[in-house]
Amino acid sequence: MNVTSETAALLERLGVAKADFSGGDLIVRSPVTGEQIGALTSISPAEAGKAIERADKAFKAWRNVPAPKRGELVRLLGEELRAAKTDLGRLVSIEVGKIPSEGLGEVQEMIDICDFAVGLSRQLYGLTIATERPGHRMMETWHPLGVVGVISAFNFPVAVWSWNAALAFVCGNAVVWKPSEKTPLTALACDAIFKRAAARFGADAPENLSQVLIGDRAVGEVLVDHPKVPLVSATGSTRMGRDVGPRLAKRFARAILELGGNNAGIVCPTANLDMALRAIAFGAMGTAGQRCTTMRRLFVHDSVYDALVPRLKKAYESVSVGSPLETSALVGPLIDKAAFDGMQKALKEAAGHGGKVTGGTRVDNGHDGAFYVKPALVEMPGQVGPVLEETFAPILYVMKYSDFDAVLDAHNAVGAGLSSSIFTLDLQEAERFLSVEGSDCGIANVNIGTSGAEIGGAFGGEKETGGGRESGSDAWRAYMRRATNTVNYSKALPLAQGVSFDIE
Ligand code: UN1
Repeated sequence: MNVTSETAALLERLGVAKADFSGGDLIVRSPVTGEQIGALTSISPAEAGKAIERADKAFKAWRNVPAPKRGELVRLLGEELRAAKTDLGRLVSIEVGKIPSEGLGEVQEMIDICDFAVGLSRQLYGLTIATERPGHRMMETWHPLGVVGVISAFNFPVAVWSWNAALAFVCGNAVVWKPSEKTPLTALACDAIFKRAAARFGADAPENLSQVLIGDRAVGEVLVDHPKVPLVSATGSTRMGRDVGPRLAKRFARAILELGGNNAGIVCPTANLDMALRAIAFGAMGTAGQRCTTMRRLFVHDSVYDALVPRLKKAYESVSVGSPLETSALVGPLIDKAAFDGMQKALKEAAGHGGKVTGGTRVDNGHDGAFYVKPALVEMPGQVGPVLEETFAPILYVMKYSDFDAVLDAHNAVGAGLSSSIFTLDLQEAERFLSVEGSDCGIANVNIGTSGAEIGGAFGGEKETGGGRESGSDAWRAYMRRATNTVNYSKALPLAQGVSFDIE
């Protein structure tokens, strides 16, 4: 079966009507072969506005459903995702080019966040606070926000929606999702899966609680600018974030921005090199370097450089690159030609700055419209040129260091620090890396790589946008608003300390 007909069969099994992915203007291609796999119909900005109005209506009903009951809907979503895991994971592989374990792994993250959110639906706690007034009680109540907008990127086409949606639903919000134009098919599949969960849940799940907007940037802009969307969670490039952030700020809406990641690892003299090698290889080459958590810079202490880097280069030379659908390759394709061109440009610039490049060349897989590359390892004389920027492709810049303080500074010298790792058995180095004067990233790890974060911790938070705020920990608070309530159960009306206000 070719990719196009397999996609159609998968979508049908997942519950997406043929008319929803054929005959339209938005052409979707599989990066695996470059073939067309869908032609969806884009909606207009006016239609997007109407969808938001419908979502607002849904929110007004949903907010009155008790939170633990809302959790039941998310529990059913988790069940439906378990049932659809194989098909949805395969669809992710087709639409994004992820290898099978990564396609399935992404769906597993969706299941995990559903489980997390179900528990959370019984734990949306507020504090009770000692009040200074006699006969009073003061407490916090957390209320849902309204319509939550989700804008997602191609590289995590389904998980990112679920990290936001599962929390937003249990918190009592409605969700309107604008997926990447490169990955609308997996979004339609998620929508169908959600609808099955909602049908099982019954009439208490209002119509339009969850909607998907198919369209281009103009549709996303409606979500960003609409007064009835108090929170937009947007994942994508730093450039996109610089546009979205100020627009939201202008109308005092909240933003959760998950943007670039120019992430680094540090290999110290005492590191377990076998462990480091595996972690670096996965962190740097996994998902063909197209994760915001991809390891892009590596600092290796000069005492272990010659023991590690030649082995790493060997791993780069021997890694299998190929179709994730037909082979057991560890590295699949880049998303498109623009990604390939961006990678080549960065490699050229790196060479111009004295970088020694291993790999990076195109791998022919028999399809002109598909872009496979050998991951590139570039030994750099210093942190210059493209090393300071995030290129969304498998390039690892390797540099030598000798002084721990200097390497901490170099580690923190880029803008988009999101995730970070240190490989060391030295307690002082490890703890300093995690301390206030160590890594400045939202994710800081010891003896594991930069990628593969679990949903239990708050995800992301490159330093420029300020700390992890998605999925686990207490990230739910971003999807709710806090009210402080004071109740007077005395027979008097004590004012604040020292204030008197006598009237007849
Ligand atoms: C992303 O690349 O946008 O930590 C998210 C990881 C994944 C999430 C990546 N759990 O690599």
